[in-house]
Amino acid sequence: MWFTTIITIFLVTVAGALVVPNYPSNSDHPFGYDAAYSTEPVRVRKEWRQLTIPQRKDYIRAVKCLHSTPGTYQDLVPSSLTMYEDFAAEHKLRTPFVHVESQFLPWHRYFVWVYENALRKQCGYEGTQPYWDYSLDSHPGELRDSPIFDVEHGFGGAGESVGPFPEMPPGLPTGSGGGCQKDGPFKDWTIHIAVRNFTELRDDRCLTRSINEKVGRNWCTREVEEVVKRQPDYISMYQNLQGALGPYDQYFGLHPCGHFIAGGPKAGADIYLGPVDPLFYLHHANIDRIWWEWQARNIEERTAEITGPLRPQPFLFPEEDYADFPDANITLEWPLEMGRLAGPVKTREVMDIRQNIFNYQYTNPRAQYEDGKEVTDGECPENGTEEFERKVAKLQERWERFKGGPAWGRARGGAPAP
Ligand SMILES: [Cu+2]
Repeated sequence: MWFTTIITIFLVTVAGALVVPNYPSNSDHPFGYDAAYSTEPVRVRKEWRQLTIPQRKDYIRAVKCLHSTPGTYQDLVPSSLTMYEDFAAEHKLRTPFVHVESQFLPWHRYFVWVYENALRKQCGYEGTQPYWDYSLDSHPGELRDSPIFDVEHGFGGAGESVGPFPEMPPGLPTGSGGGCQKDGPFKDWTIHIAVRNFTELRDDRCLTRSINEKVGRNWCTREVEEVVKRQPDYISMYQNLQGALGPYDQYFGLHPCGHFIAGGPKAGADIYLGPVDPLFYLHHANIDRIWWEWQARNIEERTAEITGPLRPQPFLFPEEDYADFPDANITLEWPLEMGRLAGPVKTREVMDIRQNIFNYQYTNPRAQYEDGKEVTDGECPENGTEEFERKVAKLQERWERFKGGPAWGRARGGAPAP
């Protein structure tokens, strides 16, 4: 309850002392910070089902608009033909550097915000970036009927059935679909951007989608989210969020769950090219919300708390990919790069969603709002019950067993000083 109250306070307190950074508005970086943003009202990011039907339709329209706008990355990634794919291209170029370790959360926070700016600036979208709280769909039978997969006002259902596909981590239960989307607003989309190759001219294909109820029921839950929020420090929190990044039978974690609950091959399930599935941005807005809510539990300290190695763990990316990359810990001065989409910003500038370059907030996913005011306390009925605490404790115990394991060895053993 106290937590809901804190969130409510954030929602009604428009960032009081807004510090306006002095970034140039640069046409080479069209979606970065713009001085005009400081006069905009706070952007309140809502859970998908808190949007009205016309708002959902307008969001989908804007996403499609971005994919019908020619891109600017073709000299770097020739197969990125549209502006929508430029975001996937930027993500793909940086994949080994912005995943697994310390940059993961700040870089993706900036990335989602730049995408939100693109939808607004390029495609006239008037809303904010929605998020998907999959824990609302994690009870048996809920996922398939989720408004997320709505054929008319959502992202479409599962694709053609293909069985297990190569991107699936070992041991992951197979979801339904996995092939080309059969319905929904993106069923006629052509994706051009090649998965690994940087020189290929194009790799035309459909958008795939797999709906994985089992993975959602086990790992996209309210309890798993609560364990993330109870981690005592930044490293434990981001590692817990990302779980095992490997075999399913270890600690799978909330972030991988959000990818595999709906991601198909060469799309949402792929670490390089996840952003070709529009659901990527709703998933990562949710991950950002959870980081923010973790920060909000100790706001003064945690809006300045960042550490952990800059280099990713070698178990996921070949070490030669980042041989030139500093073998040091991240600091608040570390520049987060966004290529042509937006200018670089320092990590310190993305630590607080209410200040510096940002001015946004998240709703409580379980509340109802009228004229922007919360009219219910939105408290999850499971919260605080013995059953809930028992499940959280069990997960925490499992995490304690896993976190000393070899996969996270280097980070747990401490990285060299910066
Ligand atoms: Cu990513």
